[in-house]
Amino acid sequence: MLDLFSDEAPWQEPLAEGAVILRRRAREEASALLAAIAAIARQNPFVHRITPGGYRMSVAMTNCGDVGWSTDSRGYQYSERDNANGQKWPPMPDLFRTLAQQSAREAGFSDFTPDACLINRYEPGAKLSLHQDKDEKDLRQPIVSVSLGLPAVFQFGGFERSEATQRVLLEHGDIVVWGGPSRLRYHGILPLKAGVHPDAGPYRFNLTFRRAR
Ligand code: MD6
Ligand code: FE
Repeated sequence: MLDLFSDEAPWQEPLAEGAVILRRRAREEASALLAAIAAIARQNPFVHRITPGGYRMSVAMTNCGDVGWSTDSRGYQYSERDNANGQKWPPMPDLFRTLAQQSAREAGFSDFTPDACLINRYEPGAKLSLHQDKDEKDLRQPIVSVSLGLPAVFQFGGFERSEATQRVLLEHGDIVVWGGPSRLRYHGILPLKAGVHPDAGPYRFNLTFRRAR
């Protein structure tokens, strides 16, 4: 669709060493990404998982790819099947893989081959507390994160939970790539503000691509 107000080319904003925002980078693909998310969720629905500590997560999650990330009373892990229904995760669409690999390359990571894509869905009030992504085997591989739908405030911190954080707004089509010296930085999402996005309705979606195994 021709959109007279989004003809701006993507641009890059550095966050820290090894971390960059590719603003609006996924705008052209966004409708196709949202359609693919809906198809994946018909196979493996979004679930509010329970953390090892017994809390229900406000973010609902599903996955695609060879392995998917989830949590239960035993802890956090990657697995080939969805423990909500025993089904394998749907394959990662080529569109997803290509976008993740190209974005990683643009950010300076030339040989990123994701095998897992975690799909997060935020409703108003949903948040993700400060955390590190450290369940992946090879921490030299970056993570590529695609934001779709409603905007959210992303917190990007240091290597201790208590360190000060930068706050940046992530909007529809923004991609964050980080790895290298920033790979283990704490980060999170502040409670989502209610709204309606023309393509995603009352939600924010986030895709995070990783090399898990
Ligand atoms: C989100 N993102 O944007 C949550 N993790 O909804 C993450 O937790 C995340 O954006 C690792 C790398 C990039 C991310
Ligand atoms: Fe994370």
